Amino acid sequence: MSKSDNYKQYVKKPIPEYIIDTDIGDDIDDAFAIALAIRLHKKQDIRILFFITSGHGNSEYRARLIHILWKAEGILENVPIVRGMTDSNQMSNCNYMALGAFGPKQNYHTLESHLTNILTNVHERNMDMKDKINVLCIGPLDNIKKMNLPPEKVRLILMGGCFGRSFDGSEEHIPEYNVRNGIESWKWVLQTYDDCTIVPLDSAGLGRLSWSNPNPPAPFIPDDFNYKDKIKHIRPNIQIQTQHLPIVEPLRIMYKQWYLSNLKKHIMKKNKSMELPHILKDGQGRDISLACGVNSNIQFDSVALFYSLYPEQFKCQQVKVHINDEGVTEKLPTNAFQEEVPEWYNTIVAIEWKGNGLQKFQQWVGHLLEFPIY
Ligand SMILES: [Ca+2]
Repeated sequence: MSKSDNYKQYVKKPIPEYIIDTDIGDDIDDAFAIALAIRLHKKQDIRILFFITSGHGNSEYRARLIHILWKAEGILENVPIVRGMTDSNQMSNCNYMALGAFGPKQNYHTLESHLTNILTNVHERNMDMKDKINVLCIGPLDNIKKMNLPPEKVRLILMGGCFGRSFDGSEEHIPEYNVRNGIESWKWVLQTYDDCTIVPLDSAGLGRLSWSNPNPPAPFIPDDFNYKDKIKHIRPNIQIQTQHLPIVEPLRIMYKQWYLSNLKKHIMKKNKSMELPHILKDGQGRDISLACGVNSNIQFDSVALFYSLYPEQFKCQQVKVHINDEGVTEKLPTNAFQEEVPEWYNTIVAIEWKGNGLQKFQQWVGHLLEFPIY
């Protein structure tokens, strides 16, 4: 059996269908998750019905980033890319969103103009349980609330929340970004949808890839440490010959821009210290760059995509979840209450990895993006 067949056996039939709601342009894990989803779509392991952009900032740029990745794979069929409901002048924190300026110019749908199409598509689904549409939510949930998709037709996978462990398994109970930026939408979603799983930092925070191999996937980094010089050369059109898949090239450029914009922001803030910001460290305190790191950047959103296909690789708990005013998520066993208590919502949490699930995730990413990960 070839390596490729090995992965085929995991894939369930019929082909799972997806709506992907993403704040691509902020943290880089969205770009990885989208690239992985596009590869799965191309291999006909999943079928993407719509992309929707979420988060503040220029929703057209976000849409173009998806389009850039999409085009790189040379897929001709047209999967609608929809600009989500939030469109503002705020730029993202970690600004690879600006690379959208170089993406294809076209009239992208807006959620308002395309909502009827989406709803019609979803309402016409077969009621068979296996045919539920996967709604992969890897950003704030404003669009999801706005769309009000029929609960009996969809299965929601929400990346977000933290129940006691954050990045790299460290013990802290923090208000996670997606929840913190959409508390009311999160509450609404948890109340509205029964078939809903949270993939929190507790499991997703461990989902890094290993760079520590003799033949590293070279594209993903600034290759020296002359940071200030690097920053002068942030350009999206750098051409480097690689042996990699076409989609890896724009992913590389987005990665680089994200890395350097984090670095730039950090240097501007703390000029005296050259200590790296937390987001550029790999959990062992090292730089995530290939030159000295052994682990990749965060991969929260890729983990949520992986969960949607292989939930058996996670320990899942049926619990009641509460979200406080700061966006901190807490959970209790479902039998913790004698009576219904408001503001605690029944849901499933993929709280930790099972067995060698994490290694399977890492191999899966390497397999789909065709670079070796050990
Ligand atoms: Ca995200």
